[in-house]
Amino acid sequence: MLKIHGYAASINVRKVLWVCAEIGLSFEREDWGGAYRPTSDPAFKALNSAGMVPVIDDGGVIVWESNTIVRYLAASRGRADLLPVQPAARARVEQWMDWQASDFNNSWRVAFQGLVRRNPAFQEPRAIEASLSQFSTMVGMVDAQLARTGAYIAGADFTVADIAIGLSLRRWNSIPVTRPAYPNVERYYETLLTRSGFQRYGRDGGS
Ligand SMILES: N[C@@H](CCC(=O)N[C@@H](CS)C(=O)NCC(=O)O)C(=O)O
Repeated sequence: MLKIHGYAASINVRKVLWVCAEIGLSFEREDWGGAYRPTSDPAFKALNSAGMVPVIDDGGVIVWESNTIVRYLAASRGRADLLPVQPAARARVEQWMDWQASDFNNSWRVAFQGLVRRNPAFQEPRAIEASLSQFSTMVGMVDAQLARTGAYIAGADFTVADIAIGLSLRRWNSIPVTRPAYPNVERYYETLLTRSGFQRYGRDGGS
């Protein structure tokens, strides 16, 4: 059986839980990271030398990096609807996932840690302001893309890119400030909420 290593409230673990729900995959999960067993433990480092959750063990195939895991699970289960096989269509999905991991995620980190987690290390008002402004600009970019597709982030159909983008938008909605209205993002978020995987692991799965 597929094994997922990582605590369930982690945004990156929740990507994996959500894709399992989309595919209908059973799994076992072990708590690592967060308030659970430390990822510095040698047993965990043997699975992922980067010491981060999630990690999966799929019958001996060990994979880490949440977006890579999500793509691996879709591809290995033949789910071309979630991850297209045709290179151009696949690249459109992957570009939004790579952007989410490298740029979008980095924009909200300070604002989220400061205003939601109330982490004392992230209380510098100008840094929070800058993070909010960057985050908003990027949500605006998502909004413009959604206006173009009229549906999902990479086009007319739901794909694994929507898992990554949807969970980041959950972060956007969780920040307790008056946010600019992004109508396409709001419409999209409501659509994602009709999916049982997002109901279970997105909005209601912790932050
Ligand atoms: N780029 C990695 C980031 C993973 C990451 O930041 N994981 C956090 C939890 S969300 C983590 O493992 N933190 C260390 C810990 O919880 O001990 C991915 O997407 O999988």
